[in-house]
Amino acid sequence: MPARDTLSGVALDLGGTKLAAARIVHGEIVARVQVPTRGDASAAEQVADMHEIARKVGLESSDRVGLAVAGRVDASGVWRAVNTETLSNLADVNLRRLASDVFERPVTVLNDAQAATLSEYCFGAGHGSDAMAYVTVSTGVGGGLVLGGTLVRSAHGLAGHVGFTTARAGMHRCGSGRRGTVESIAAGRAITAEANRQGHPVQDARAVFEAWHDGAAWAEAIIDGSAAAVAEMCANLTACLGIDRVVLGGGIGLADGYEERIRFHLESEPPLFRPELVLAQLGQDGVLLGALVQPDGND
Ligand code: ADP
Ligand code: BMX
Repeated sequence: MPARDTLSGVALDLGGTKLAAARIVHGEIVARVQVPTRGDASAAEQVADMHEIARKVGLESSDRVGLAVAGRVDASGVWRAVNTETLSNLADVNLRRLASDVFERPVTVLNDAQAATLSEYCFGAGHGSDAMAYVTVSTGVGGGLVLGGTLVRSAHGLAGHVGFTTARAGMHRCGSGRRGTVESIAAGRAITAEANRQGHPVQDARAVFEAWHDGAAWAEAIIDGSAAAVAEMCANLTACLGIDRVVLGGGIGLADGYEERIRFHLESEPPLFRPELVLAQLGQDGVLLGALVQPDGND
C-alpha cells in the first residue's frame, strides 16, 4: 500500500459530468483544472480533451500520468461504458494504448470509482477496514470493493459496479439495459429525470437539492427515494460480502443532508445488515489521488 506522499504526477478524472486534471506533488494537489464532460465524444476525443487539460496543469515529459474514467476498463485496457447514455460513443477502444500514445509515456488507466476506492482505503476513510465498499452517488452510482486488503477486480472490468444492482422501488430502465437499478433511481441523472417527469423543470440534481433545502416536498421525496435505494444497496452488499464500512462520495453523496437520509433508511434494516457509513475523507480529490496509486499500468 503506497504512502500518500509517494504520489506525484498528473492525474485525470473523467466523470459523467466533469473532467478534472490535477498536478499532484508528494500527495498534495498543487494545480487543478475542471471542464464539463462531453458525453458524446469518441474515446479519441476524450483522450485529446484529457491531454489538453493536463497541459493546463503543467504536464511535463517526466510526469507520471494516471487516468481514472467512468465506464469499465477490462484487463487489457479496453474502455467501454456500462451506462451508454452517460458516455455514448466510446466504441471499445484500448484506452491504455491510446492514452500512452497521446501522452508519449506509459499511462495507467482504471475506473473512476475504483480509483477513489483505492485512495480512500490507502489513506482516507476506508483505512483499516477488513471489508470496505466505496460508493459514489454522482452522475451515476459507482463503486469499488476492498476485501482483505485487495481491490476486487474482474477481467471484464465490471466488478464493483454496485449501481447496477437492483432496488425494490426500481421501475425504470437505465442506460445499462437493466431495469430497476439503483442507478436508475438514485443517480444525479435519475434525480434530474424524475423531477422533470413530475413537472419541475431542472437542469441538474443540484437544483433539486436547492429546492429541497428551500422546503419543496416534491424535491424531498425524490432525494429520499435516492437515499433509500442506496441504503438498501449498502445492506445488500453487507449480506453478500460482509461489508463493515461504506465510504460515501460523489457530488450527491457528499451534498448537504444526503448522508443523514441514507443513515435514516439504514436504521430500518436489521442491525446485522447495517455497515458503518462514513463520508469520503478525500472528498472530490479521491479519484484524482487514486489515479496515481496504481504503480504499474495494469488494472
Ligand atoms: P462526476 O459524476 O462527473 O464525477 P460529480 O461527482 O460532481 O461529477 O457528480 C455530478 C452530479 O452531482 C450532478 O448530478 C450534479 O448535479 C450533482 N452535484 C454536484 N454537486 C452537488 C451539490 N453540491 N449538491 C447537490 N448535487 C450536486
Ligand atoms: C456508472 C458507470 C461507472 C462509473 C459510475 C460513477 C458508466 C459510463 N459509468 O455507474 O463506470 O464508475 O457511474 O461515475 O458506465 P460518475 O460519472 O458518476 O462519476
